[in-house]
Amino acid sequence: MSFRFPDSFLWGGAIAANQVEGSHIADGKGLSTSDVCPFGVFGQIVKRTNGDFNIKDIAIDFYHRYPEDIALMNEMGFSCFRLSIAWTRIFPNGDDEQPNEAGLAYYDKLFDELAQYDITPLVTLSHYEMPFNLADKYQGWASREVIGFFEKYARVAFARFGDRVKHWLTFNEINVTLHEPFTGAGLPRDCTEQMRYQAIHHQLVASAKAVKACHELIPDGKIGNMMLGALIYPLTSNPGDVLKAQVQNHDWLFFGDVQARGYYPSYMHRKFAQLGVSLDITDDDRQALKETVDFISFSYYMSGCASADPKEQEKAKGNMLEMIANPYLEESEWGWQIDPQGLRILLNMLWDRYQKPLFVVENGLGAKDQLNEQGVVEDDYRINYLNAHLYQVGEAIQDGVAVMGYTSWGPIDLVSASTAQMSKRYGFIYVDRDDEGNGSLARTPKKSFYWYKKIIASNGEQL
Ligand code: BGP
Repeated sequence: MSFRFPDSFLWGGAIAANQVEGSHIADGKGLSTSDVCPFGVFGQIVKRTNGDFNIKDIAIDFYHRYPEDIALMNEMGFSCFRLSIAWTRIFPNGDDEQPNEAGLAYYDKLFDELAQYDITPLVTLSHYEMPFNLADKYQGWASREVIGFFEKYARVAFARFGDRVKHWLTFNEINVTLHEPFTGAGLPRDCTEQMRYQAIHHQLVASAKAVKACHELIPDGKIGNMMLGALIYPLTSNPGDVLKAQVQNHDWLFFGDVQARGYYPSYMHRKFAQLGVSLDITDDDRQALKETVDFISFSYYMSGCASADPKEQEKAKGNMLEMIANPYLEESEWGWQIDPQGLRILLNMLWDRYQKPLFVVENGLGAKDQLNEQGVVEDDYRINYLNAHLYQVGEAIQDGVAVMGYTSWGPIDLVSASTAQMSKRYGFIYVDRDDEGNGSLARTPKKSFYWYKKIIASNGEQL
């Protein structure tokens, strides 16, 4: 495209601790909700026993191999790297008096490594995990006490790493608590709507308290929220479908509305009344929520449709986001519908709504990559997917949308969140490990590695 992205644009990739680090009980780390879900975020919760298998216990061994991996990110020209801190490395049980020094020391080394290359870290405080003890003993975010535990953890992280980490996110895909209550929020899977929305309220308050703590402890820092960008179109131009799509978009935009505006949007009052949900919101909560995020971040993989016709809507059942397939779009091997233009639409929609800078912190294509006879992955499908999406980011910037950066999901192959498999790969870098845990863990750049390097070097002009 005959357009260069702004010089300040941050280019990079995004990972999450539980999908890459491994070493799940090393150096005093406690068990997390992710550690007891060996079959993925939606899968069965399994009590840990000696010798049981969870692919995430080693994952891609980023815990030990991060210097090699970060060197590869640097080779691609990354100016930003999104990663998460495992809360359980810092507070193994969540309600501990003192933080775990060995966990803090690990992230010190990691951030020092990034600083060497001048790569800006973007750090998520909680990415689809929390201390299992908090789920077990307190029913996770259903308990108001967890707000204090999270705030303490956030303050420890800001105080320790704030000299090197200036960009933060609170909860990964916070709206996913609506669909999967355990992994991110520690709730029982069969929780009532009342419990779920009360827990979400506690998370929103905790997020705002972390924003305040960040502003206090890191005056030159910036902290954002993070939503799964579940863009919904009306299936037809029938006003009933248009309304249904609006309602479904509100289901997830509500999180951003609270985090960016500082209060509950009016449409939620009606929704709560319809659901028979009555929230315990204190004056202190209302005050806390007023501390709003500095920027909005989101993941974007797909879009979908909604219909007022129950027969059409029935077709969306069984699909986590209750999206009806769009007849105009192709889909990935996992049925995720590919919609690059949707990213431009979404960026414009969020910019119109919030007038705060936006950050695309996840986007990518999961595929069953194969090594060819020369041992290379020729992932042209991934290049096409990413090129088309980044092109639309460029279009949105030209529309006048303030976009801070783009971190593609899984720049190095990692364990998939939904399937807990290695074989759903996203990386520019291939990792030799299969679903059963066999493989040398060796890293090999794919064709897309060189493509991304070229795009970053040209600041988008080569898209
Ligand atoms: C997002 C999560 C990530 C990630 C990604 C891809 O929802 O924030 O953790 O894994 O989706 O999903 P999957 O791994 O299921 O393909």
